[in-house]
Amino acid sequence: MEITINKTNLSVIQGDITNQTTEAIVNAANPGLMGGGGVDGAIHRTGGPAILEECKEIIARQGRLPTGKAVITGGGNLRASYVIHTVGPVWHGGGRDEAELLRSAYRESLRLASEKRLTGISFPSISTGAYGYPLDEAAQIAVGTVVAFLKEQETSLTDVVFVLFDARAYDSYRSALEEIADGSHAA
Ligand code: AR6
Repeated sequence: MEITINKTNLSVIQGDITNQTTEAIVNAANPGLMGGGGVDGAIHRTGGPAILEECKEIIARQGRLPTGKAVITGGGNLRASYVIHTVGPVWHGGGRDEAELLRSAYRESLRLASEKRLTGISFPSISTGAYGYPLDEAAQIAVGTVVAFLKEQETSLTDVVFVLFDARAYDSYRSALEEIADGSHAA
């Protein structure tokens, strides 16, 4: 499923984000930036130690990465040239600003990609694994935030891709994109 907003193609696919060829891929990291399980583990495994070295330098320079913020490193052995590391919220039931923090994780990643004049970015489903965010709600926030960002500003991005690991997540993001496409001028 794909729509176009301004000059950017926005698509939803099922796959492994470590295989993506967009200029950047996004990592659903934690504030320590030292790797972990899920997509974070997969990115560091495939990307090799260069990514962790850069993460260590970032932590030494600026301390732990707050939830909702993003930083960028090289892509090591990945096909992508860059990894944008962001921290989504841990789900606590919805009363701890989780929705706004999740929006911020997507916005800050896009802002960084745009600042660096990158051509493409792939997102995983941030916060819906170990961090427990309900999938359908997260999908609506993810797709809604990206669509709003691309409508609001001119960017260097020609491609934004949501890469969902399993069929359930894929269906959820595809439905969210379809809902938004129905209500907009998207092609
Ligand atoms: N490609 C795309 N998506 C993937 C991949 C992959 N290779 N592997 C897993 N996913 P999670 P979170 C999906 O837990 O909830 C880590 O330990 C997965 O199916 O990776 O933000 C970090 O270090 C799920 O839909 O991220 C943090 O401590 C989605 O990625 C914590 O987990 C996100 O699941 C972050 O938790």
